[in-house]
Amino acid sequence: MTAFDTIIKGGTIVTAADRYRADIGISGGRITAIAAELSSAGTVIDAGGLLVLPGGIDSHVHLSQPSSDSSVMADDFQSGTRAAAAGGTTTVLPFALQKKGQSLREAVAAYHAEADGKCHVDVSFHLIISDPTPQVLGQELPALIEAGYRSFKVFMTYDDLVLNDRQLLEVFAVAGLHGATVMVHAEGYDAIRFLSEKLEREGHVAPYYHAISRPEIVEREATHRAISHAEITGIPIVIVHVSGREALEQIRWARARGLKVTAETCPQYITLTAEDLHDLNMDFNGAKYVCSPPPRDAASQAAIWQGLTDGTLELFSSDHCPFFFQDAQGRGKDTPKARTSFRWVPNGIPGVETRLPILFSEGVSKGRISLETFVALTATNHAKTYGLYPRKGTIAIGSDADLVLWDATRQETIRQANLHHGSDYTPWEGFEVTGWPVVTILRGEVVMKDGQILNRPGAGAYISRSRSID
Ligand code: DUC
Ligand code: ZN
Ligand code: ZN
Repeated sequence: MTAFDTIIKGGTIVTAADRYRADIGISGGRITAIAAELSSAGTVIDAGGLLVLPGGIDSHVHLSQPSSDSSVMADDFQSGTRAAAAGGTTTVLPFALQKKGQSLREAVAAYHAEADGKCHVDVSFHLIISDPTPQVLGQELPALIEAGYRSFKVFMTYDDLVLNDRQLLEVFAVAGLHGATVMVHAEGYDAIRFLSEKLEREGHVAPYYHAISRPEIVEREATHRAISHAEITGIPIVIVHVSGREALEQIRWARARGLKVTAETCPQYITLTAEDLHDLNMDFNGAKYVCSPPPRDAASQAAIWQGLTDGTLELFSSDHCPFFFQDAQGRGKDTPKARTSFRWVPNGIPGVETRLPILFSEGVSKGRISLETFVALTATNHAKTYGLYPRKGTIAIGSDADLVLWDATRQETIRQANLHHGSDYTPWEGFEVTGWPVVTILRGEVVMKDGQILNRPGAGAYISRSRSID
C-alpha cells in the first residue's frame, strides 16, 4: 500500500500568501499532505527547479456561444478546454447565454448538453441574462442561483443583450436577495450607437474605427451608472474587462464610498493598443484585434498596471471570445459584410491559452508584480469571487489537486502553429515570453505535459458553486 496516489516532489510551492519548498501528496484527487519530504506514492512527479502553482482559474471565457449574425465561435467546450489545459488553466467559467424569449433553464440545459463529455478541465457556468421577464426574475433565476449558478453577467450594450436601467436595477435586486454575484459589461449602448453611426456617415468604416466608436468615456459613463445602480440596490458587483484609467477612477471612487466593487482586466489591456486595429496593409488584419472594450494606448496600459499592483484590479481573466479570422464558410471576422463596417466585425479575441504566460512574463519576469500576486490574480481571487474557494484556487490540505508546474525561466515565442485553440490566429503571434507551463494537473491527473494533452475529453467536471467569499 502506498501512502499517496501521487507526490509532486521538490518544487517551490507558491500561493497568494507565500512561497516555500515542499512536496505535495495527492490522494483521491485532493491534496492530502504538504511536507518537506514525502515518500510512498504510485506516481512521483519531479518538480525540481519548477514552481508549483494553483491551476489557473479563468473566470471569463466564451465557448460555443451563438452570435446574432452568422459568425460562429471558433471554440467549443472540447477545443476551448484543451487550450485552457495547455496554458496551465484547470478551471474555466464560460457563460450560458439566455437568448431573448428563451427561458433561462432552457439556456442552461443547452450549455450543459454542449459541455457534457467534452471538457478537459473543470467548468462552471455564469449565466447571461438578456431577457429579465417576471418569470425569469421571480422564479427561474432564484431557483438557478439556489442550484449553484451563483453568478451572472448583464450587458449595458449590444442590440440583442442590452438591458435598460430599470432592468439592470431589477436584476441587481434579485442578485441581492438571493446572494448571487453580478458581472457587468460596462459600455453605454446609446453613446456607442451615436458615435458608430456618425463614423459610418463620415465613411470611417475600417476595423480601427471600432476603437474610436467605443472611447474610454463610454466605458467610464457605464461603469459609473452600474456602480450607482449597485449602490441603490445594495449589492456587490464585478466590473469585467476594465480597459483603462477612466473606468478605474470610477472603481476607486466607488471603493472610497465603501462599495464592494471587484474589477477584472485582461491580457489585451496590458499588451495591445488601438493601433493594432489599424489596417496598415489594407488586409483587414486589424479585425483580428477587435474586442470590446477595445485596447487603448500606452498610458492606459500603465494605468492598468497601476491597478494590478495597487489591488484595484483583482481578477486577470482572458475574456476568451474566439472567432476565426478567415473562415471558408464565412463564419469569421473577415467577411464581405464586415468589410462594409467595423460594426459587423464580431467582437472578441482568443486568449485562454496565452493568459498565464503573458501575465507571468510581463508581470513577474519584468518585475512588476510578485509571484504571490500572480497567483492571486490568476487563480485565488477568481475562486473567492465566484464561490470556488478553498476547493480551488489554492494549494492547501483538502483542496482539489489542481496544479501547474511552471518553468519561470523558459523563453518561448507565442505562435499560432503551437496553440491548441480552435481559432485560426492569435493576436499575440510572435510575442516573446519568459515563463511557461510545463505540466498541468487536474484533480491529481496529468492533463498536459510539454504541450501534449493527455486526458480524455469528459475528464473535466461540472462544478456547482457556493456563495462568494466577501
Ligand atoms: N464582451 C465580452 O465580455 N466578451 C467578448 C465581447 C464582449 O463584448
Ligand atoms: Zn463583456
Ligand atoms: Zn467576455
